[in-house]
Parts: sequence; C-alpha cells; structure tokens
Amino acid sequence: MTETTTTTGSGGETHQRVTGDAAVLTTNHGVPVGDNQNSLKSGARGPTLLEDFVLREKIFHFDHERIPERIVHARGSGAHGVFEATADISDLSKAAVFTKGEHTEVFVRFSTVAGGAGSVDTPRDVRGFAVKFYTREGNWDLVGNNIPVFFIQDAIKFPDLVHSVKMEADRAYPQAGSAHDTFWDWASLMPETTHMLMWAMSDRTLPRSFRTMEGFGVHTFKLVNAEGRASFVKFHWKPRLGLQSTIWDEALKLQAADNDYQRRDLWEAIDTGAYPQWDLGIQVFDEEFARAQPYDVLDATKLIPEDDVPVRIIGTLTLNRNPDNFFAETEQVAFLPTNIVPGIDFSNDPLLQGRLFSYLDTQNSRLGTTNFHQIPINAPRCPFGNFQRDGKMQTQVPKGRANYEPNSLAAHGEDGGPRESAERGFATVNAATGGDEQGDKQRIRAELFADHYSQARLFYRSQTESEQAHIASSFVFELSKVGVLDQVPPRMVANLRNVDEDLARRVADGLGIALPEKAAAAREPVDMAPSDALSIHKNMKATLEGRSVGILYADDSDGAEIEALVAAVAAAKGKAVLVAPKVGGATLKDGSRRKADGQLAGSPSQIFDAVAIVLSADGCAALLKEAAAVQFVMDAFGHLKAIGASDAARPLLDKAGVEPDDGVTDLGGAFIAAAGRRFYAREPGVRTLA
Ligand code: HDE
Repeated sequence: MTETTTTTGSGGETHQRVTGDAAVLTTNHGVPVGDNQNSLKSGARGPTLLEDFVLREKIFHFDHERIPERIVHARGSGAHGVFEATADISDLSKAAVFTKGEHTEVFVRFSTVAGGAGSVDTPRDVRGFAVKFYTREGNWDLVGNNIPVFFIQDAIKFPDLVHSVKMEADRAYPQAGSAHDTFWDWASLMPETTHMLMWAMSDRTLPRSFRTMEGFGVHTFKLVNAEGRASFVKFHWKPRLGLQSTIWDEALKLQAADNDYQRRDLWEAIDTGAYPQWDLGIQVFDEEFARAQPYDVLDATKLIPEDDVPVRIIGTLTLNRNPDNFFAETEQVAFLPTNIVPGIDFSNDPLLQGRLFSYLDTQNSRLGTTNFHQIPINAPRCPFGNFQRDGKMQTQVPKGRANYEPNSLAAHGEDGGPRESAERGFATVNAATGGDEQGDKQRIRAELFADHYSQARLFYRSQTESEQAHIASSFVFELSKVGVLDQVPPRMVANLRNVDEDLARRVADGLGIALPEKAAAAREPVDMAPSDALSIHKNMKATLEGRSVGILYADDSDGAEIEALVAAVAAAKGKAVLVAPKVGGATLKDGSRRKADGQLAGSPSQIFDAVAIVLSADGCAALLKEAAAVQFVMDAFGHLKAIGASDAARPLLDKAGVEPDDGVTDLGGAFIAAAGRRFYAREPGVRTLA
C-alpha cells in the first residue's frame, strides 16, 4: 500500500512524505526516475556519461550524508514523549510547562560523552540526559547529565577537559574512555575535578540502561513567579524503575556482546509499550539558605544534599514514541541551555554562563546554518515569528514587506508582523532580587569554590561497602592504564588523601605504590553528614519490571517448565528471552520444537539481568562441553545475578563454579523474587577488589 501525506510545517511550508513501495521514485527536483539500477553509459562497456543527472545527484547527495558529529556527546539515542505537570507550583514559577495538569511534548536524547558517534554504549563514561520541552511559550531545554555535579567550575577549562579525555591527539586512542595518560595527567592537576571523579569512578558511569539512571540539571537555576519573585532551584529526574548499574567486568563484556546495548534497550522498551518514566523533582531554596552552606550554590562541582533540601516531585516524563528517523531527529536535534521560558531563569554559575554561549555556536558548525531552528525536531510547536530573515537553508517563505520593526505598515492594511510583549515576554530576573552579586571585572572565583574535597568525601562516605570497593577498584584500574607518566598516579592518590585516607590507601595498595604525601588543600575540607540519596544500592528497587531473564534450554528440556517460567516472568512485568544452542530452537522432551530468541554463542548472560537454566540430564551433559554455556552461567554468577536452575542442570552450575547463596535458586517463585535483585554480598567470593 502506498500512502502519500502532505503536512504543513510551522513556517507554513509543506512536507511530502511517501510511505509504501509503489510510489514513483523521483529525483530531488521531482523528475520521475526510469531506471534506478544502471548508470547512463556510452555503450554497454563504455564510459559513464557526465550528463547522467540521476546518478550525479544520487552520489552527490550520498557524499554529503554525514554532518560533523558533536565534539562531545556524539553517541546518543533519542525518544519522543510527554511531560505532565502534576503539582501546583505557581507560587514558585509562572512557567506554563509547570501548570498542574499541563501536558508538554518532549524529545529526549541520552548520550555518552567521550566517544565518537559510532562508538559503543557501555564505556565507563558520564551519560548526557538532555530534554527538550516544546512548551506553549517556546522551547525549554534542560541539558543535563546523569551525575549532579561536573568536572570543572569555570567554562574556560572545558576545552582542556575535553581534549584530555578524548582519544589522545597523536595516536587516536582510546576511544570513549578516560583510562589513559592525558585524562589523568590533567585531572590529577585539577583538584576541582575530585568530586566528579568520585562519581565517575562509581557505578553511576556504568548504568544498566538509560531507563534506570537519574538525570540532573546540574547547575543552580532560578524559578520566577508571576510577581517576579525568584527562588533558586536544582532539577532532578528520578527513574520510576529505580537505579540500576552494571559492574565493571560486565560492562567490558557487554561491549563485546552488544555495542548498542543501551540504544537497543530504550528502543525495545518503547516499542513494546514498556514506556520509560521519570519523575521531575526540584530542590528549591533561597538566598539565606545559600549563604548558610559550606559550599557555593553557583559552583557546579557541588550538590545540595537531599537531606538538607528534599526533592519535591512536580511532574512525570514518559517516553512513548521512537524516532521515525535517527538522522532527522536524534542527530539533528540541537539542545541549547539558552532555550529558556518565562518562569525559569539562569543563575550566575560560571559554567552555565559559558554554556549559554557554546551551544548556539556549536549548532551553526554542526548543522551548517543559523536556520537550524526550522528543522522539525528543533522547531517550537507554538507559533513563532520575528524579523530575522534569509540565511542558508531558509525554508520559511514570509509574505509581505515587514522585515523591520517598528513599522506602520498596518495602517495601510499590510501585515506589519509580530511585536514584543512586556506582559507575556521573557524578562530576566533583576539581579538584586535573584540573589546574585556583581562587582569589579576580575578573573576570579568565589571563595568557597576553593573547597575541592568536602563533597567528594561526602559522596564516598555515603556509599555502601560494596560501592566503595567499586570506586577504589575503578581508580586502580584507570590509573593502571596510565603509561609513561609515572608522576600521575601518586599525584592522584595524594589528592585522594584529602577525600578519605582509607580510599587513598586502597588505591595505592592496588597500584602497588607507596602512599604519597597528602596534597595541600586549597581549603581544608569539612565533614558533611552522609546522604543515602547518593548511593545506587540504597535506591534500587527489587522488581522484575524493566529487567530481562535469559532462559537457557536445549534438546530434551521440559517445555512445561519453560512455559511456566515465561509466564511467571511476564506476570512480574519482566522480559523472558529464550536462548538455545541453535536459534531455530530445540526439540523438547515431549517432541515439540520450541524456537529460541537468541543463539547461545551470540547471547551471553551479560545481556540479561538474571538467568534460568532449564535442562534435562542429557541436555546438561551435552552443554558441559560447550564453553559458551559454562561461561553463560559463570558470568551470571560473577556479575552477581540470580541463577535459577532445574535439578538436572546442577552439573553445569558446578562446572561454572557456582556456590550456593540467596541468588541461586530452583525455578520456582524464589527465582522470580531473586531475579529482580543483584547479589552484591557475593562479590568478595568472586573477585578481589581494592
Ligand atoms: Fe555540554 N556541550 N558543555 N555539558 N552537553 C555539548 O553541544 C559545553 C556541560 C551536555 O544530546 C555541545 O550540541 C561547554 C555540562 C549534554 O545533543 C557543546 C561546557 C553539562 C550534551 C557543549 C559544557 C553538559 C552536551 C556539543 C562547559 C551537564 C549533549 C554538541 C561550559 C549539565 C546534548 C552540542 C545532545 C553537548 C559545550 C558542560 C551536558 C560543544 C562549553 C556541565 C547532555 O556545545
């Protein structure tokens, strides 16, 4: 079936979209193409002719299919959705997007930071969490990350950060990872990175999926109410599925198993109607609170403990539609922290201030035109218009003579164009009421910015024992990858002594180096009360919802056992995935065939959250000689996952070194309960951590 639809864009222009397979193929200029298989030649074996405009246009366009990838956050995955405001915060903000009951369309792009567009989904890296709200008062972009703080305090250091972490300038590796000389050289010389490094070395940078990570606006912003009163605010996204992360060995193996692990997870979740959801929370505070803290709220390397200012939930984000086209939408979407709406405002955070310049600028080099706002994914969904004109790729066709203002064209019946509105328009909060300070022009930072360690310590001390071990081990791993720059690891450990002596000792031991002298702190750190909100383990949900169970079976397996499991997993809102030695399936005990979803060799257990082994004695005996089967079980155990097994499958568990614990069960209800969890207590028995 062919369907041709004509839609009208926001500028009044029309777009034609043809679906189906029977429409006539045309050139870009609408000329029907008679032959899409052969170029025009002078004789069957003769040269190709320059006059072949069909060939030339096709190759010309193809040659220019790629645009410059983002300098950071190049690899990303996007989705459409809706934001629903669920609380009345009109006392704080007049923004339409926050009107209780208001539904606003959104586009969200998740990303890694360091790798190129074609890199993998699972390096140890910060994740971008960028949300474009198409509000009825214009687009608001909340361009955040999955970590609430940042590496640097001042925008002037951003190019240094990015140069140091991306692949090294001469050798062009490593791709997508910070475990190399130049990053740690730079970071160890920049104590202000310490707090963010703690987060980066934790499992926060190994999220299990985009659906199970938090998002943060990072900077302090302002909310402004109808009376013009401003309050400070921090934005938080809290995943409905709770927090989940992988562990390092698993992340490494995931990279081999599926480069697109998180992109696929997001796509499939939306595709199957398991719409990912986050609650939007705000931490609101005033100037008096800000002044009383031992840190500066304008410093992006600091967070505000939730125990001091609880997060208040004001809305829900639901991602419910996959993009129609990756390039047109996910690649061309342009996020701008300068996209702000009446009722929200910037703070003087010097990092945010730098971003306000950068993003507009980068879109011109990436998308090649000042008219990038006309690309459908970037265009506001509300009416928009002004007197800006022309430029590359102009798609709007304004009528009449009004391209200047003021004008009096209306007096003669001509369209005079739009006008500013003091009532409805965006008005910057007066600095005096916004709580900001100004002064002489100086290259300087505020006094409390000099405290680089208090919150790094707060973060470390808020973690569980297992999480602390992961952090120490990550530092050891990353610093072990520093090659010739011998001075770097001790310099880093010297900084860590200001965070926590035990952490510093563990990292030094893990590296096999002597504990260096403590680095001098620019400002002595203070102790802050630990906060449960900073731990992943304390914010996990024991649920199968959003998790997958790999069910390994083979010839002679019991079909009833398999079906019971599949039904139980589905009832618990999980996803069952059948894995067999051959993807065509296996012949079950009753002689029937059961098709598999994945072949064993291509479906290692790291792509699942829990595994079930359903084998007969004969089936098990056969798989004992199959390395992929042994590895399947061994990795599930090593990655701290639940393993359910039929009695006859025990020899496979034994060969894989599985030892009994709460996560090793039979195939009944105990398995379904266990499959929604990870068994971190198992870890000391399966690997040595720093
Ligand atoms: Fe970005 N950042 N950034 N960044 N950033 C970009 O903009 C920049 C910072 C973040 O999915 C670029 O369109 C500067 C903090 C995300 O398209 C660029 C500074 C946070 C994304 C840029 C920062 C972020 C970007 C590259 C320091 C968390 C991906 C392409 C002053 C709050 C958005 C582009 C997407 C992308 C500059 C710091 C998050 C070059 C100069 C802090 C999620 O403009």
